[in-house]
Amino acid sequence: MRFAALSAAAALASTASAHTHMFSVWVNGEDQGDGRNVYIRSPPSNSPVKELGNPAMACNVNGGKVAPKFVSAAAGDELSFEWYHDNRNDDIIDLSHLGPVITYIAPYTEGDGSGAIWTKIDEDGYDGSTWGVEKVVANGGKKDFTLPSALAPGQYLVRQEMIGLHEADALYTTGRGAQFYPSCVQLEVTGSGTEVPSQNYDIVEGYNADEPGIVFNLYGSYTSYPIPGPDVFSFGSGSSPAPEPTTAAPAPTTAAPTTAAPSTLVTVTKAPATSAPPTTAAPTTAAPAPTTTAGAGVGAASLYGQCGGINWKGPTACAEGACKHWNDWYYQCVN
Ligand SMILES: [Cu+2]
Repeated sequence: MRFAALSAAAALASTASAHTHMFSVWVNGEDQGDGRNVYIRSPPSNSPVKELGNPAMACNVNGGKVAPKFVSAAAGDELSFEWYHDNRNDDIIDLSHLGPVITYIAPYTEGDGSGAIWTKIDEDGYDGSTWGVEKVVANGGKKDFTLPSALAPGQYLVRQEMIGLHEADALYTTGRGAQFYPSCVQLEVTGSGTEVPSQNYDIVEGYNADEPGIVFNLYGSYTSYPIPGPDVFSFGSGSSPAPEPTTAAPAPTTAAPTTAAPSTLVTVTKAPATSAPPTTAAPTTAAPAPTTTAGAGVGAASLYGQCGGINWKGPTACAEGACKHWNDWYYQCVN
């Protein structure tokens, strides 16, 4: 049980530029080097994303800016994503910014990460005494997690976020709101896994005012926290059709698993259509219950709502604004 330790006014006073962003990735304890704009689609600053429904909720404001390299790791490897505040190994993030740390994976895209492409692979919320953010700070800025051993080889985006809940007692539209710090890493996975992540979760659409954990009063008393998004995906559950490993594997010449850490960075190669994890196989098994498709294709989406994209079954008209084509997966009503 945690009781109110800070007044809302105190939290307000400590929010200015006390933010965070990602520096590098570690693979099995080996630092892969400064990843900013190298294999991380780095935002230009450590500022949060706050506007629900904005495509930047997926991979931050440079989410569609492809980085030149990939980090290479094998399915089953131990990864750490390392964060910092202003300089590496500093205070990481102000501890007024308590909240969860969540990690998702998606088949690689040159798009900005919007659309129903994400699968949750790790989460750390509140365990009754300590927040995920506090554990990352205590761990020198590193969030450790395991790359699922069943993961099929191929190119992916891995999205990790910290959420600062210090103003999350009200929505962004009131001038407060949760602070999201998403960062997307380009990852090339090797190994003999066969499973393509198939949760097909849309972060931009899913993180809305009705999603548990988006609005949360950090200054009340509580014993638990509802982490936003779906449950962590259970690989090996048989719910996902496995691709043929021979067609899903990336060209093996670019990734030599036996080489030393620095050379596991591979130069970006535009994946031919056949080497991308097949995203088209999943939707049939992940089809929503009929109740969620009631009214599909009718009506009009509200401002910032989705109005089209692959597998989209909702409205394709906009009640306000015009329907903009961000990428093949995500069209949005914007002004
Ligand atoms: Cu901040």
